[in-house]
Amino acid sequence: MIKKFSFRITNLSKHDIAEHITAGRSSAAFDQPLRVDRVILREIRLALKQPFVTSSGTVTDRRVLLAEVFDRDGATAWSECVAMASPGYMPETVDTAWLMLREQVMPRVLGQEFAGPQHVHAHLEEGFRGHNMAKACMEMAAWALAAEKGGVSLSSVLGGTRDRIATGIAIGLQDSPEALAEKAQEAVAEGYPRIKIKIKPGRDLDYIRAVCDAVGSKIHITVDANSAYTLDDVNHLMVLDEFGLSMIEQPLAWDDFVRHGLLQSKVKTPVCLDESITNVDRAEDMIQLQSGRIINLKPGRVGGFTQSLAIHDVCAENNVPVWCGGMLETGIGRAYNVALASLPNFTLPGDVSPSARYWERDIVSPEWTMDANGMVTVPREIPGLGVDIDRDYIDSLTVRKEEFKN
Ligand code: OSB
Ligand code: MG
Repeated sequence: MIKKFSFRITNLSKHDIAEHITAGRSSAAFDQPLRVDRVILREIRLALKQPFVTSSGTVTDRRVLLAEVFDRDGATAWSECVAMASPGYMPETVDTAWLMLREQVMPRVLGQEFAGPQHVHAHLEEGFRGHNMAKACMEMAAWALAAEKGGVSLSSVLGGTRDRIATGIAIGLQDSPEALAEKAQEAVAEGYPRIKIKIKPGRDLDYIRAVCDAVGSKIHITVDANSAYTLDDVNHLMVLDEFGLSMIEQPLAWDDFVRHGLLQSKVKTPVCLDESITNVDRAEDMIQLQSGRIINLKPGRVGGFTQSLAIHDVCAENNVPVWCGGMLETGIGRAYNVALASLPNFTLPGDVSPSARYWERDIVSPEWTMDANGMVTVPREIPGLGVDIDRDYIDSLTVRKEEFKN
């Protein structure tokens, strides 16, 4: 017999989302008219202090796509596309995002009047599937423009309430449990309240145990598999319960829900979905199918802030905590993440580490820092992103540039 559906699905279509997020939220941005007349795209290369290794690949030099966006009224905003050089995490890359920005996003946005930034998302969805990171680059810039034009911070236009947010550190795969434990000890000494370690088959139990033995009593520990396991590994993953981890992030396939649900029914450790959550309907899928209990919310992965706010709200209604993920952003992308993480349901530390964790020198000033307790200050009193952009330094790092005009 077929079991009757008992799912509670609100079926938020893409056109309802602007309405959904504006109801019950007040923001100076919602009636800030926008019209983008000019955009400059650039690619810069920025060397990471240390290579970042995950089950889906290694990043040494971060290729970063930046956009400088000009409103007709004179306001400007910088934004960052979070796509990486290769499609190991999500299908988009720096090059596909550049192509989609040029061929699809620019023609839809340049010269177009928007009554507020919450309308950009639906407009970009018209006849244009996927490519969330390319879309988010422009959609998030629209929110920053609205903040600039309104003379308020990005945090306040999004409805942020926190003056400070907690940050964790994401530590890449290491060559030995001892090397990993040493990195974990350094992180605790620096003040991080949470450590996330990357895992994959063959680099899990001994590595997690080493970190728990070294710092487990002092700090929350989480693991991120970036889809390195399959359901064949259920018995193995059940062993992880003994470590009392705060969560296991994206253990199974990048677009999966049903198998994660089966896994979650077997393990006590909360499953956190990252890659699988590409919009608010997928967040509802996770909740209804019980595929996980926590969401790593990255605005770039879900097409920008309109979807992020909808996901934030749906999760809050369902008592699902969210936290802000990271994509090895520069200080520009980080400004967007810090603003988002200041919303009320971001109740767990995010991957929003300070600039010095990643770069010898960031492209913003002041650089992002944290205090001795791992707290990052949200620049709530400064209009726009809250940091200055170091244009000369960006010029010296630029390897590709293209201008688009209405
Ligand atoms: O899975 O969360 C992830 C970086 C790039 C792509 C995917 C992920 C990550 C991280 C890094 O874990 C987090 C950070 O930016 O500090
Ligand atoms: Mg992840």
